[in-house]
Amino acid sequence: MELWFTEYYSNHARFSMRVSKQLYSGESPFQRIDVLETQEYGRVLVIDGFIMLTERDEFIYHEMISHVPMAVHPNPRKVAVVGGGDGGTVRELVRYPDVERIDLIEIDQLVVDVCREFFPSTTSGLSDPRVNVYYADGVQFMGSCQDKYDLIIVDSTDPIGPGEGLFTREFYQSCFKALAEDGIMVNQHEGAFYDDDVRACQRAHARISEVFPISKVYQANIPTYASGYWLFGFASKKLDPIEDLREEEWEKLGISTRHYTTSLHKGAFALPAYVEKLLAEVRRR
Ligand code: AG3
Repeated sequence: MELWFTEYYSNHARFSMRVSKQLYSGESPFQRIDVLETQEYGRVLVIDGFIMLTERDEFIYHEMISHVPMAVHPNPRKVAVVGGGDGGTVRELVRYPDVERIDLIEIDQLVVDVCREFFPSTTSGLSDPRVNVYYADGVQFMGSCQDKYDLIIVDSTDPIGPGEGLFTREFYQSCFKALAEDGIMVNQHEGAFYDDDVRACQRAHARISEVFPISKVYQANIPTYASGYWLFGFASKKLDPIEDLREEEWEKLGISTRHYTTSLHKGAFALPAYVEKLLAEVRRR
């Protein structure tokens, strides 16, 4: 028997992988969660029909969402991760000995429970003593914080369902307020190819650019996200992602990575012309 999982990229394009076994399927008050075993990508976490991570390529996403801001901020001590219940982003952050506190704010406890069971490779960092897990709505949580974090990483789902609030102006304003004076906010910034992703990407960029004086976008090749090409937002109060990159200091930490390098860091902000154009269109409004 052949079993295949298919994600729809649009009404006219889709992506499939052969499934050797469905390991888990469940419904929380927030969303549907599936875990699949596949030959090509290893275990795969699917939420509401969209691939959130695969064992095979999650390193690219998690390294890019964490090491880029960590190599720019001169002294990141207090970090918040909003969403990211699979623990992949936290796993990268615990590799920095000078980080004092990592708060993970995940709305859905079932994501963490399921990932603890099926993805020990991403949840390993959650047991680090510096990590505090809060099962809370990120919008409300950030709304009550002031001058608290050096870095906020928004590792969300797409802006439909529980992730919607994490793409609002109100949330970005709360993050701005929650950050210290040299704070950075990084978010998963959707794709630049299929129409729904482009709309979400443009909306996020328009709103972030209204709130933060520095608002840049960077890219990575992520094979299992729509079009294989995904974006991240880098927003900050003062720090520029290229001019303030602390290349030597970061190298000295000796963190071994499979995707991130400081050369790649610089190249990641050099966007294709069509992407620059779709971002510029919304910045002018
Ligand atoms: N981050 C999910 C990124 C967006 C995925 N969207 C999509 N495939 N349409 C959360 C998982 C990684 N920690």
